[in-house]
Amino acid sequence: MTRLSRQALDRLPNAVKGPNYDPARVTVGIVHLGIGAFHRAHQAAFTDAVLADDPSWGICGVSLRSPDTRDALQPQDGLYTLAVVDGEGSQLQVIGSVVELLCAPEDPEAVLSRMADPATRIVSLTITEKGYCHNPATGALDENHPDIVHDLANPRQARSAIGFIVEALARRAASGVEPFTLLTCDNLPSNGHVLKRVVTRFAELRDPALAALAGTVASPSTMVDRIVPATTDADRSRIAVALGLEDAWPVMTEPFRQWVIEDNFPLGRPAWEKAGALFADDVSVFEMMKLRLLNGSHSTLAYLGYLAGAETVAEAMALPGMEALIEGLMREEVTPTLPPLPGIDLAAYRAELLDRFRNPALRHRTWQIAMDGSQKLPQRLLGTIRDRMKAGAGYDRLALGVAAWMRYARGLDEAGRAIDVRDPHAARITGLAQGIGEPDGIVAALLTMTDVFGPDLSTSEPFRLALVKALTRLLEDGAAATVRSYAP
Ligand code: CS2
Repeated sequence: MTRLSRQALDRLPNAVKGPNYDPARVTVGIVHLGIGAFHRAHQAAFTDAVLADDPSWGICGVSLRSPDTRDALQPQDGLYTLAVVDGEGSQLQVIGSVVELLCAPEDPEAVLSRMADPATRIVSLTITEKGYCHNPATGALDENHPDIVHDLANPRQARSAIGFIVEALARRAASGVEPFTLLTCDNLPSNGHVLKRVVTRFAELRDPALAALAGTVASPSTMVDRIVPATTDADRSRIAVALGLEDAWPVMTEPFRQWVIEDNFPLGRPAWEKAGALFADDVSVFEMMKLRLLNGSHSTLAYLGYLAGAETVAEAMALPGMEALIEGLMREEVTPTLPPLPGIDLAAYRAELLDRFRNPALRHRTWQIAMDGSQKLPQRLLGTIRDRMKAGAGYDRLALGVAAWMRYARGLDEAGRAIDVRDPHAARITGLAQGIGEPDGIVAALLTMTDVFGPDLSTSEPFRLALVKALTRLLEDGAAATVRSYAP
C-alpha cells in the first residue's frame, strides 16, 4: 500500500478532507514541545484550519523522549489523518500543519537552533503535568528533579522542556532576537503562571541576568479540551482501508473541541479564532470548570472503572450506578465550588460531558487516564475538596475518587493481579503502601505525600476519615458494588 505523503495527497478519497493550502509552502513559526496525539488532534488541527491565510505558522514538532512520532511522520512529510469518531461514524481529515519533526535526545542542538531562529515566534507545549518538574501541591520548581539538576549542569544538552526554553531564550537574547511567546497547553490550573514560575526559577539558578529576561516572556494561560485516546493497531488498519493509503500514526478523537486562550502574543499569532478558539482576558475560570468537571470525573471514572474491570471510559459509564455517581459528583460537589462563568450554561456543559464520556467509538482506556495520578489529583479533585471543606459542605464522591486512586496505586487489582501503575512516584507509592492491608494504614501512609496533598490535607482529620470510609468500602465490597450503591 502507498504511504501517505504530499505526493499522494491527490489520491485522497473525496470524503477525506486534505489541506486547503500547499503544505510545501508552509514555513515554521511555532516550535511545539511534546508532539503527542493530543497536540495533533487539538492545536495542530486549529492551526491547519488557518494556514491558508498565513503559511508562516507551520509547526516544528519536537519529541522530548522517543523518536517514535518523528519516525512515523517524517516519511509521510509530517502529514497524518485525524479521525473524528462518535456513535454515528467517523470523519477523516489529513492535517498538514506539522512540517518538521525533531527528536530532542538525538539532536538537542537542532531543537535549540530552531527555537532560537527569529522565525520561531511561539513555543507551545503539551508535556503532561510531570513535564513541568514542579511540586504539584505548591507549583514551585522541584530543584532536585534529576532532569533539572542535569540541565543546570549541561545547558546545551537539555533534557527538560524548561532547560530547552531557558537555553533558547539565552541564545535569542545573545543575538538580539526578542523572546518567543510561551504557550502551555497542559491541564494545569493557571498553566501560564505555572510555566513562567518554573522557567524563571530555573533561569535564576543558571544566572540572575537570565531570570530578568525570563521575567519578561509572555506566557498566556490556556484551557484546552478534546478527548484523544492512544491510537491502536486496529485504528491504523481501519484508517488505511478508508484512506487507501498507509498512515503510520493516525490520531483518533471526538467531535468536541475547545480552546480558550489569553491574548498575549507580543510576536503575533495565527488567527486561531477563525478556527473556533476563544480569546479571553481571564482563562482561569474556564480552566477550573474544565479541570474540576471533566478531568475530576475522568480520573474518578478511570480508577473506579479500572478496579471494576472496565477497560474503557464508555464501559465504565455503563457500570450500574456510575452515571448517577458522576452526575452527582459534578452537580452537587463540584459545581458549587466554581466561580461565575459568563455565558456558560453549566447544566448543559455537564450533560454534554456525560454524553462525551459515553462516546462508544472512542475506546479511551481507563488505564491511560489512570496514569500519573500523583500529578493529577491536586487540580482535579483535591482543590475541590478543599473548597467544599471551607464551605462546610460534603465531598463523599470526591473522596471516593481519591480513595480509588489509593486502591489502584497500591498496585494490585481486585483479583490480586499486579496493576501496571505508571506514575513518576510509582516506586515511592508502592514503598509507602506495600504490605499494609488495613484501610486506615494505607490512608495514613499515602497522606504523608505532602507534595500531593499539601500540608493541610495531609493532616486533616475529617479528610482522613472520609478516605478511610471510602477505602473500606472499596476493599470490603469491591469497586463495582460501591459504584452500584449510587444507582437511583
Ligand atoms: C484525561 C485527559 O488522560 C487524562 O488524564 O483526563 O487527557 C482528557 O482526556 C483531556 O483533558 C480532555 O480534554
